[in-house]
Amino acid sequence: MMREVALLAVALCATSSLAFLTPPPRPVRSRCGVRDRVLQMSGVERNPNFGKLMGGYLFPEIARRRSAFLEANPEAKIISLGIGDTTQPIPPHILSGLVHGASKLGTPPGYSGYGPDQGVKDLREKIASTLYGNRIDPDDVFVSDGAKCDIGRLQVMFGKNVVTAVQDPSYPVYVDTAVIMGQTGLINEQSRQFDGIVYMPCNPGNDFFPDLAALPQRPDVIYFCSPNNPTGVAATRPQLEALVSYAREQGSVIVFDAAYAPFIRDPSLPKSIFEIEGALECAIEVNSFSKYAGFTGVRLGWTVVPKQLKFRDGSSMHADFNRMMSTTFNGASNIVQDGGLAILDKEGLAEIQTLISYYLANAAKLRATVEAMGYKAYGGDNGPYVYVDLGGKSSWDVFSEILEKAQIVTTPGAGFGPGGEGFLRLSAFASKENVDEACERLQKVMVK
Ligand code: PL4
Repeated sequence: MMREVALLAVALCATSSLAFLTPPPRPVRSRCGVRDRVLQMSGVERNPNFGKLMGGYLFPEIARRRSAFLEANPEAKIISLGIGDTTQPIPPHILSGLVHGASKLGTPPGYSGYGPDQGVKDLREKIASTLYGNRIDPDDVFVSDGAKCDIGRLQVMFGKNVVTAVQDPSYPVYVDTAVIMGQTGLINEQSRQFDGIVYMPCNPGNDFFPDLAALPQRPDVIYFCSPNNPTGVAATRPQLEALVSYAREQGSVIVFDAAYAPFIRDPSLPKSIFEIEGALECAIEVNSFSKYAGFTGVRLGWTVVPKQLKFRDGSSMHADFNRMMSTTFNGASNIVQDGGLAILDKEGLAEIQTLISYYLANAAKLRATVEAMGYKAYGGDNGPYVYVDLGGKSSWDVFSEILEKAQIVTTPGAGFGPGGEGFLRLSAFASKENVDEACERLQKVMVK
């Protein structure tokens, strides 16, 4: 009898799952009393802004294409010059900071639980003094789990009623988060621009700096990255002075992404927007230890929101960002913050210079290789990316050709906005051996 009941239950379950092949609009309890979560729709309305985004996020898409190629060609020896992810080990002094941070958690006096949402005082002070020469107040530093996460938090803080401006091309997170927040309309299929975003063209014709006087609309928030991703070009002091002056005139706020600042080797180029007079009244800076301390997986960054910054109604941006952090973030990992303190020691700073020199040597080799083949190339001297002009070719086509013929992953410029079409980004975050090999392979497939 028990066996019959069990069989009946299984049969009912099977029938009920068949019945759900055409899913009902609301979750319904099956006769087995178990919800069939796979086939049912919830009653939750989708955030319509996600429907505006075109396809997936750029970098998972690159990873997907790489995996698909590898699946079809399991013997392929792929070299990645694509996603800007560090490859070299964390140097000893910086590593000892992480080890120290972890070990002290095993001792009663060294143990700590939740820390301050804004980061430990020592690290905020050390960032302000070592990296900003005390130009900023340590209280204005918010230590975080990385620049990308902070860009998302800033977008939530600004909300949906602001007009965002971006360099075109730029790191896709600025535009995608603006879309998700509801700041934009739909994408224009022809121009590949989102309605509501102010695109600031940056290309060789304007020395990669936008004509601010020609912008079609006054932006509220200007995302500006220097050294830029993907072009690898760093803005000059006069250019940043013009940007600050424009923002002050227009009452706009600059979100300055300085994630690659330590790659700047030319002493005349500013590493922070706060080197520019007047920036404390109109700029926020997002920053990160990811790219030069090998912390892409460790996760540690910071954002500087000066107390001087005010919204139109006179309220404080610093107070709102603080509210944002304390409501949605529980502080960066205590272990990792010890790693950050070690980066800013004399020994740590020397170690990162060695790492940066290593990646910049790769960049120089990549740039020289493509230039020797007759391509115009930019960046790579004060930033870790080389930006190659493809002479009118489609960047996704060249991406696919290089993947198929040379088994090298690159990043198509079009992924960074319509202004990036016709360009290819090569990342220098690879081992020297891989860069040497990649240059040999590129010489065979990119011949003009
Ligand atoms: C792939 C201008 C890379 N999954 O590590 P974070 O969060 O402190 O910094 C991220 C970041 C911030 N600002 C700029 C950047 O270029 C990046 C990282 N960009 C790239 O190849 O363009 C890594 C991309 C990663 C991502 O989506 O960020």
